[in-house]
Amino acid sequence: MTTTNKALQDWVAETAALTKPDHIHWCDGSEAEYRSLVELMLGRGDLLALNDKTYPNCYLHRSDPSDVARVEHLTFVCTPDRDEVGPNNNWMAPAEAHRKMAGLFEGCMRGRTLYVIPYCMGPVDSPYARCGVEITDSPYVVANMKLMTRMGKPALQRIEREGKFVRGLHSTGDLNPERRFIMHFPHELLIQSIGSGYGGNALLGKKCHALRIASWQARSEGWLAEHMLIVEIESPQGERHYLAAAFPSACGKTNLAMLIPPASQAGWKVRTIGDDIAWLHLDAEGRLRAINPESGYFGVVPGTNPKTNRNAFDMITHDTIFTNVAVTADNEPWWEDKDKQEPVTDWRGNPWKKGGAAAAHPNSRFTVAARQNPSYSPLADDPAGVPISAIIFGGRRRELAPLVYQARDWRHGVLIGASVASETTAAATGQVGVVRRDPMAMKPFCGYNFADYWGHWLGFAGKSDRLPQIFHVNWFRQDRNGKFMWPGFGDNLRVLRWIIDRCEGRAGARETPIGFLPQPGDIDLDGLDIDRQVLDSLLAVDAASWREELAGIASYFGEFGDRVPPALLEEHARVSKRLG
Ligand code: SAT
Ligand code: MN
Repeated sequence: MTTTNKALQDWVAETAALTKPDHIHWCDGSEAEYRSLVELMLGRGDLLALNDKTYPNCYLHRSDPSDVARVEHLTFVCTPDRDEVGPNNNWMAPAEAHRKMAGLFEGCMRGRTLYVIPYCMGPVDSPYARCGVEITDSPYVVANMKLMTRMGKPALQRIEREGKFVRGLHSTGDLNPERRFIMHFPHELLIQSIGSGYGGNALLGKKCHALRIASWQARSEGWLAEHMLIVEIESPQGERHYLAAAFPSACGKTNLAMLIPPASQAGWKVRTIGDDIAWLHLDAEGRLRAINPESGYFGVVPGTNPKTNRNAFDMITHDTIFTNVAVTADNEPWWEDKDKQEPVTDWRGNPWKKGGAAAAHPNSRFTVAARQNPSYSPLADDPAGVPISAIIFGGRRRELAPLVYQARDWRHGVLIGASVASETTAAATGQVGVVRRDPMAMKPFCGYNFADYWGHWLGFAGKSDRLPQIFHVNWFRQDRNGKFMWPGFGDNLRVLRWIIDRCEGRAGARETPIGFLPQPGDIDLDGLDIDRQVLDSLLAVDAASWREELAGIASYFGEFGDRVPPALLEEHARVSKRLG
């Protein structure tokens, strides 16, 4: 296979001349191709077959122990003007970045095969979808892209029709962290990544294209590329709502997108449209419509069990690639909080010792096609996407942020989104558990200056009067003993129902300086065993603590200087004033 697109043909030839692979393979996206890649990796030991009775077509990949998460400090956005990328990104001048990367890519595919992966982010026939081509020397990346994106022939045909595509060049290089870089050149619609084979560093359709480059394109074209799940909620009466929710990595987006209603919420149905990324466009009626650009999930494994996420637990029992989990004596994958079994081998392949470090890496992952999800919504394939009723922001906050609150209007909602803070997780290398600002859960993913991004968000208020309502939730409040105060998981439906009822104008609330909060009686607590006192503190607004929070937000905004939109600062002043 090759292509009629001259630009693509030339780019592949140039790349091959630079990287010097032994072979070039154009991916067609077929099942046969996937099987042969799996065979190749099994033969090399890059994949290990798991128990084929209990986990048919499931494989384990162990990555280099230095290569188990995104590397934000090695991720750059390269534009002529440093201010374009803002203090929220690492910056490098394009010429310098090109020089550095050309040196690293020189001859890096000797002895390897260069794979050309044409892919489409979003349904191939959707006007909202965008195409890309990833060149990689990693069969693991090809196999993951097959599960995660619409890749192969139909994508290539669209590229040949449209002529436009994002270029992504990836090589695992020598996996030396000293020679690991993930570079974005938004003006050139180009991504270059070397030295890592892991997730968001290497599957370039995901965070690199669908968020960093897409957020850049979205600003100039008038839409939004966001780190959001998309979930469909259907009431017992058949009323359907679609919610988009932004949380930082490893804060439960996949679980919320696959939520299973508790027994007391009989008749409610929850279906998944997407678990990580949403592309949002205004339609002709002024409604914000969302598509999920991906067609698979790259989810956190530890903690997945029939109680926390039965759908995911069942979904990953076949045709799944596991990365960095442990293995039992029966050759089944194992992870913390899976079940009462004990593993024999940890994620590095070493004998497991009881009482030692975690057996599965805390950021171990499953890769699986979305269609395997028991709660999969066919609307995930609808080229028109789904109309969004509410946008939900959230983070992992032990203290302060109440269970749920609603913004007064769009502008206030943008302030709430821009103020999101969350404790860091194992999804990125670095310290875990420290609170950092993570506006719209996009800190690692916004491809341009946050100040301009907030301005872009604010601008939607002038374009439509049918925008979604905006909310903030926090499932992660802890009491003095470190115990979670809210049960979370399926019971989060109770909060989503209040959110939907607010959108429909049929639920009560009290107005506070930070927005509208439910009174305890406004949330359906039927069948839930929760102390009234606990509930009261989950729904309390402590003015003194919030005054401190607002001071922290002001100093964060200060890092962006006079680029911060005045409307955001006015909104901040308004909330501060209400807090006294
Ligand atoms: O590594 S990924 O970026 O794909 C997953 C995540 O951190 O959200
Ligand atoms: Mn994510």
